[in-house]
Amino acid sequence: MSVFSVLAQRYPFVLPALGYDARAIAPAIDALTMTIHHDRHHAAYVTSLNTALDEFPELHQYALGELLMGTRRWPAAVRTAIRNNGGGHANHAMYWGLLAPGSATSSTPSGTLSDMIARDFTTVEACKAALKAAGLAQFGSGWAWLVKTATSRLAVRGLANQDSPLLEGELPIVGLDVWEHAYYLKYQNRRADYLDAVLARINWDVASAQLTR
Ligand code: MN3
Repeated sequence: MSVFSVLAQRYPFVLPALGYDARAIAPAIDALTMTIHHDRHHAAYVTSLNTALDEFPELHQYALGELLMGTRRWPAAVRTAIRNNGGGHANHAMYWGLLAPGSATSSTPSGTLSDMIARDFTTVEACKAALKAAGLAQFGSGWAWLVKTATSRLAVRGLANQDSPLLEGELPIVGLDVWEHAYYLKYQNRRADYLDAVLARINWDVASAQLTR
């Protein structure tokens, strides 16, 4: 699955397949968590987004990425639904695509992303540490993000709820879901352990491709 193909989707939005078996990310993420997270949580964002847009046919021409980048332009009655459910749809599609299935060893950033990490974080380990810190610091539900800013720098953000970096015109490169539904069955309150495990399973080839899509 292309991480960004979902941003080109238009109403009615559809839930993308995981692209691998629900067991493929274990032991970092267990199969039951993957199944519930994808089949119920992600699906609910898609359903709710479609329901919200049912009554706004003038918005059906816009792709998901455009809806997220332009939230201030949309009618107030549908803006929050786009932010929450459109964000939830885009964020989760990206998350599935960024996880490396099977026993594949973790890849490393390449090309432009590798150069930018060296410039803005010095090392990949420092970049991962900043992402982990953002995930730990997020109070309540949200995501830790590696983004490309409007001035083409890499930065780490902690954003609440399902807020997409696209809302502020920043390009998401890596997103780590720190809602409890992402890890609670296996890790309970040990968010740090979940973050370590997921950071070790990031498909950096996919992340690197975000910059050259
Ligand atoms: Mn989630």
